[in-house]
Amino acid sequence: MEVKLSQRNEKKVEEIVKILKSKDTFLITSHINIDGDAIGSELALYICLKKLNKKVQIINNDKIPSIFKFLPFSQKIKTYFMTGKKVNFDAGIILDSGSLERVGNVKEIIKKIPFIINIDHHLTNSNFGNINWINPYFSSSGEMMYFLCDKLNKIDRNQAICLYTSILYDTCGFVHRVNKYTMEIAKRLIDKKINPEKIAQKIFYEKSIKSVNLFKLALNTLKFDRKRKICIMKIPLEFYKKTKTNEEHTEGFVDFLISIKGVEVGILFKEKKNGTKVSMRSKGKIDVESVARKFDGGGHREAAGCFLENKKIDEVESLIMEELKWTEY
Ligand SMILES: [Mn+2]
Repeated sequence: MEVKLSQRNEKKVEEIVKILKSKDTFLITSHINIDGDAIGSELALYICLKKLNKKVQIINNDKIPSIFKFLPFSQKIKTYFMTGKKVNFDAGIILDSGSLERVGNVKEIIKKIPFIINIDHHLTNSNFGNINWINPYFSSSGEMMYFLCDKLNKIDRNQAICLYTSILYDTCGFVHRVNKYTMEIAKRLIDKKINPEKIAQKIFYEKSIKSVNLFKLALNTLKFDRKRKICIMKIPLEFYKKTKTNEEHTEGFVDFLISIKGVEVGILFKEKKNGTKVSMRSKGKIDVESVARKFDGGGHREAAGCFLENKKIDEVESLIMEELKWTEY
């Protein structure tokens, strides 16, 4: 099957390739609460640029979650606290991040970089770069990165592992935003002799006992709004303390909520010291991105989130449920 970019996308990729070839030192970064799509995309591009003998660093706001440590070159990923702001780059490439604010403390480094390339598949991207390649029709940033890496040099097995992980993760195991093109790209990556079953197991089948203990507590908070087909789950701070866990251990919880028959929207409330985080999932009828946007968040129609600063978990629950009242079903 032929997979061809539209003329507009093709032009963007060419523009980006030109810049990447013309400059020497690069920063690659992505959003806070880094996820599988972001990490896979960063690493695939990192490998590409290394092959072109460029100086490249990946610096993120957060540490890499341990489930992604199997990815090739993942040990090269640094955090802002490891590097500080005393680093200089010719260009910064920001992946999978809807706004400049979303890069967190790495913004301190970005501020001094003269040229920014912004590549993302979030509809709400604010076009903050000198070049912006934004396209919400792609399943993941990894899918976009496939085309860019393919243009720069031949995709190798290590890159295929990273890109396959990106796509698998962001589609929740080929569930959301998948079409025949996504599948064709996945096929091409598998053709590089990667092991798709092993990658899926690494991402979805390595939950820790700690995480399961946290889930047990969280299950007791489940509430259903049958009329509006909403299911909510709450994780107050004390749950983390009781189970010696942190936010990383909530991976997959919100996806569980919409796996329930009859539920259209799943909402997970996670309390933090300085506010409450909201993760939302939808089966597609309801646009949760529009709800997240009301609270300065973002994402996609089927998966979105926001953070309400200095607000307790119960207050945030009421605010979100109130907002959903006005959402058309
Ligand atoms: Mn993504």
